[in-house]
Amino acid sequence: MSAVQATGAELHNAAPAAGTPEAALAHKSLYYMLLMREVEDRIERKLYRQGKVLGGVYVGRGQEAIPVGSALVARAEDVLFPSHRDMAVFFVRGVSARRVLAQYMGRLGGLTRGRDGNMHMGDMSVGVCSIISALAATVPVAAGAALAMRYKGINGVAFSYFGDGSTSRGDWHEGVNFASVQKLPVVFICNNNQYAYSTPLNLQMACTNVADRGPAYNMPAEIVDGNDVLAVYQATQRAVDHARAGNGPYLLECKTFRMTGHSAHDPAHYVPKGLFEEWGKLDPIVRLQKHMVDGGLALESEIEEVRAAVVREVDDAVEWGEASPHPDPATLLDDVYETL
Ligand SMILES: Cc1ncc(C[n+]2csc(CCOP(=O)(O)OP(=O)(O)O)c2C)c(N)n1
Ligand SMILES: [Mg+2]
Repeated sequence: MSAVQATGAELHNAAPAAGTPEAALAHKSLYYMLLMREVEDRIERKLYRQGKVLGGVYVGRGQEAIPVGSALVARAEDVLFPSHRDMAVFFVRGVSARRVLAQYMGRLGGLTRGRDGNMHMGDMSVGVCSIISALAATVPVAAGAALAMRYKGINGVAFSYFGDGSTSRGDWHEGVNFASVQKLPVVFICNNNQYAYSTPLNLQMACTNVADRGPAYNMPAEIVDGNDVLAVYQATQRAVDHARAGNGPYLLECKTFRMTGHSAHDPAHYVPKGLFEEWGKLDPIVRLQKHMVDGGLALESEIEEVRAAVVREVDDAVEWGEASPHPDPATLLDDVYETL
């Protein structure tokens, strides 16, 4: 019997639908959502409070289904532009937790080799473009990347991520308009978490849904349950198919909730407590786990094993990040200016 063949005992213990494509997608989604939650919890609730993190900390707790469900659809040739609450995009594209932890601690092992201390990072070797801090400034850049891919004959799609507040910025409208007029392959992915810092949705835009902005640009727009990773995956698949086929951009509005303050230094006293309770019941990780167990895609024991493995992976990543040296000040300007 080969080592990969299941024994009778393993078969007896396997979930009924284990081994199906649906089970494989659910397992992958669960792993990446758990990894993002654990890495961000470690950064926000431990390392930041210990003074080991450089810069501000912005997390996507409760929003993990959006970067995971969407990025899992991307192909190698696609280019992704995550926002500050989309850490899982990095993991799905193959960036390790070790390098992300080193990044947040300003170490040489981080993606910016210690030049920045948080999510202002990218890795073009895996098609992830760095965040521009000015909100929505990456939206026209994503449209430009899609145009560049067209010029080069690459059948890739640009994934442009942003929050609800960013859709009220001028850059957003310029980027979306350009993509639509040029019929560029861009999928616009909005995490509508109901707040832009302390400003609730109704005080920053006059329409009810971000998706209502789509028709103004003759662009299909869909409202998605942003706390259901499989719904996000399916909607992204529809959007990407549309864009890759040459039909132009597509807008996804993923409804969700920011389960923290805007950043680690914001206690969010302005958010009515009831909203945290209400949305807490819709936690995307808890929902996926229930779906997996109820649907026979996984056993409770398997889920526990994944959770434990993620904690071990993050323990190792923290240790690795802390062991990575700070950059030598003499190298400050290296890689900042092009050397001819
Ligand atoms: C042009 C600009 N104005 C203000 C800020 C400061 N800022 C950073 S994130 C943020 C809130 C963004 O809200 P939203 O787009 O809904 O994203 P969320 O943080 O809710 O994910 C603000 C005001 C900024 N980075 N850029
Ligand atoms: Mg928001």
